Amino acid sequence: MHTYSFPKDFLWGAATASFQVEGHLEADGAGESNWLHFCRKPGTIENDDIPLVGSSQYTLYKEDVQLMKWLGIKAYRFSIAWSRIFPEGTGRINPAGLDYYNRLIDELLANGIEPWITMFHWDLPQALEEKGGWLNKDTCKAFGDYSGYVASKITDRVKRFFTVNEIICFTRAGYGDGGSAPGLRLGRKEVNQTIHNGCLAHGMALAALRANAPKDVIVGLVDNPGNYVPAIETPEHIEATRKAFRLQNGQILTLIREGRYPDEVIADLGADMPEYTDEELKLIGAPIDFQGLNIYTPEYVMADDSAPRGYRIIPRCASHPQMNVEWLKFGPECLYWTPRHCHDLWNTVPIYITENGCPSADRLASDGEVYDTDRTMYLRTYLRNAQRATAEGIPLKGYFVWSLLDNFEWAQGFQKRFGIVYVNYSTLKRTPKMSAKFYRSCIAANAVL
Ligand code: PNW
Repeated sequence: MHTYSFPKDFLWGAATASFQVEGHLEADGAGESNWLHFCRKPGTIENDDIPLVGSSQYTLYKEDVQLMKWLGIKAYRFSIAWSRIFPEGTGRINPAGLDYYNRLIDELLANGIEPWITMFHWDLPQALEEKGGWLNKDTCKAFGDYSGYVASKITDRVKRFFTVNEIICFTRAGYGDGGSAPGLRLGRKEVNQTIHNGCLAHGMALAALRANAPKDVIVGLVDNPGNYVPAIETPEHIEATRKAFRLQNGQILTLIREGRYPDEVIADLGADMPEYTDEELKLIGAPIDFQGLNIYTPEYVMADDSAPRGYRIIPRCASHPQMNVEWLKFGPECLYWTPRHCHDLWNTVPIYITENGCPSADRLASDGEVYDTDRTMYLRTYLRNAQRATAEGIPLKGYFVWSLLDNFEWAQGFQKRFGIVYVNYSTLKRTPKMSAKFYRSCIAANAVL
């Protein structure tokens, strides 16, 4: 028996996303996505990288499934590129696009790996972007239609669905901060509208999946809430931190789990509140079967009676260690606290960590291996916090590492490598890193080693 063992049925997995790993973005009749359009503007992406070939899972999926088998993962989380199925986002269907996903699904199942599918991981058909993208509620409706259509074609074999991935990243980052597609810098009210519409898209896809799938299909979403960690584990600080978690995530996760905007959020946003109806809130707040959480980095909180809401978010000090990218501060406790807050605040649904990982400055050593010591340390310490959650009875049922293999890290292009498997982008050769061997051993032992 190991010190840090997981429950017997704990689900070990790995995650990727269509735009980041597939390559061959316009093959077999696929339409252009807003991300491809964005990448084509010189100066937007580091090094002007474009994943037209990238890691090429589109052609190498069989090899990648063998890698998954070697790792011992039981589930593979990947996304479907909407514009492969509906090149213009709505209307005309491109059957060749669905054929690719059918090949991948069948290959996974033949190798004993469950497909866990994200319906939208940021690559919006460019035709819809040109009609306003996530500012336009017609996009939500189109997303529901696409999701329902795909469900009607694959739910004989696929039983696990996520509607959307990380609403804040495809809305605020794309329409407010400008660093993601479509690269706009709109005002606060409009940005809040895109966030609301992202939640509505989730609700509409949830309804469409339920309507088009047999009863054994389960549906959730993937969110990346702010991860609030009590600086000190006493009841007083824990309670303040739970409050921070609920309010700071009020426009997305709390809205979806409670079906309404918290009063404090309505007060804080004031005139910048988005437009919405009660009917929309019903769709948004409909029960989900499980909660996917992407967790990377913590925010620390202390109770403070003199603060308006009773908590204070503590700015991280300048020497706080970070992984190999600015935004990713090291803080393994968040892998325990975010599932714990979700469990404490809302009804108990199974929780899955749908992404966790870090980018390392990976290099092939002279012996042909990749010694990613920082990633191995990161995964070990974070996984111990996931194990703590399971040991305390929090319904954390599985963990997907981000990512199976090196891929296109959005605006940072190919410069940031998040894979546990190294990809040589010239030869497309895959080399499992030290962290992959570590992860494989943990899976075999069902414990953190
Ligand atoms: C997630 N942040 O994005 C995405 O789901 C993945 O596609 C991505 O490759 C992965 O995490 C690693 O970045 C995030 O700035 C990007 O806090 C940035 C942040 C969070 C998540």
